[in-house]
Amino acid sequence: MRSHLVELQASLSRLVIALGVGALAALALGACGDDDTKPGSPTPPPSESSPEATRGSGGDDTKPGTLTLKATDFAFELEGAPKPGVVRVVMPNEGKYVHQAQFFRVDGDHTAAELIATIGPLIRAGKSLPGWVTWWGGPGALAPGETAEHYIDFDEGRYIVLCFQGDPDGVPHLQKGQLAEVTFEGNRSGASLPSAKVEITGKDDGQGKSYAFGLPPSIAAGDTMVSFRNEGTEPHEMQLVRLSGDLALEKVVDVFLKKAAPPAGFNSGLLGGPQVIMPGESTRMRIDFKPGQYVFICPVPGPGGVSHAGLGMAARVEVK
Ligand SMILES: [Cu+2]
Repeated sequence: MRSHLVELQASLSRLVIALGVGALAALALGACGDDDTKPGSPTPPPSESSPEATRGSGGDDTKPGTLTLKATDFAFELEGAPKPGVVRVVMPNEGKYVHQAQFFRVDGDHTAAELIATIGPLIRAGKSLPGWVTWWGGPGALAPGETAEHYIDFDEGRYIVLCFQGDPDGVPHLQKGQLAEVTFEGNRSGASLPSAKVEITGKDDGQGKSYAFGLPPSIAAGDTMVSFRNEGTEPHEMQLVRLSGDLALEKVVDVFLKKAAPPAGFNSGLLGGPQVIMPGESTRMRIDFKPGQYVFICPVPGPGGVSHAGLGMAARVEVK
C-alpha cells in the first residue's frame, strides 16, 4: 500500500505541475443546495454569452461556468476555472476504457493519497466517511466515446475527483494517476440548476433494509434534463445503463455486484449518471434518451457492505 501512496503522490505532483497551482487548488463540490426542481422544458441555460463571460466579475453571472474533465487512459485533464455555485461539468471519455469521476469535497489539507487510503475500507463496509470528506456527485461510469454533461452546485472549497473503474486489469484507475484536484474560489455565481423534465429520487427506509428509486413509469425519448435528488438517509447515486438487448434487471444487478461479467456490448451502454450525493442534495444531468430499455442503479454499499442495488435500488424503465 505504501508504494501506491508514493505513486499517487508522485502522480498528483505531476498533475499539479501540469495544471498549475491555481487550477489544482480547489475541488470544491458545493452542496447541491436545496434547489426546487421545477417541472418544465429541458432547455439548457441561456447561452448567448461566451463561457469567459461567466468568469470574473463582469458578464452574465446567471449562466453556469463550465469545468471540462476530459477522461483518458488513465488521467483527467481539466479546463476552466468557474466560480463556486452551479457549474456545468462536461466529461468526454476519450479513452478506450470506461471512466467515471466521483467528486469529494475535502476540508483541511488532507492529500489525495490520504483520502484514498481513508475512504476505501469505509466505502466497502458501508460506513460513513470522516467529517473532513463529503460525497459531491459527478459523472458516473461512462462508455468510451460518450460525453457526460452534469450541473453540480459546488460550495467554495477544495475537491478531489477519483476514477474507481478497474478495466482492464482490476487495478483502480485512481491508482494509475486518474485523479484530480479542483478548487472553487470567490463569490458564488448567480447561476441556478437548470429546470428538469424528468425527476428521479433516491430513497431508503433508514434501517438499511430497503431502497428504491422514485421514477416515472416511462420516459419520452429526446434530449432531456434529468434531476436526481437524494431523499434518503444514506448517500446514493444513479448510474444509468442503456441496454443493447433484452437483459433482465437481475442480470444487470449481478454485473454491478461483480457476480457476473458484463455481457457483450454492455459497457457501451454505460451512460454515466450522478455519482454519490449526500441526503438532501440534488443535481442534474443531461441525457439524450433513445427509445429502448434503460436501467437506473445504485451500487453504493449500505450498512454491512450490502449494495443498495441488491436491496431494491435498481429499476428498468422504457424510453418511448
Ligand atoms: Cu443507494
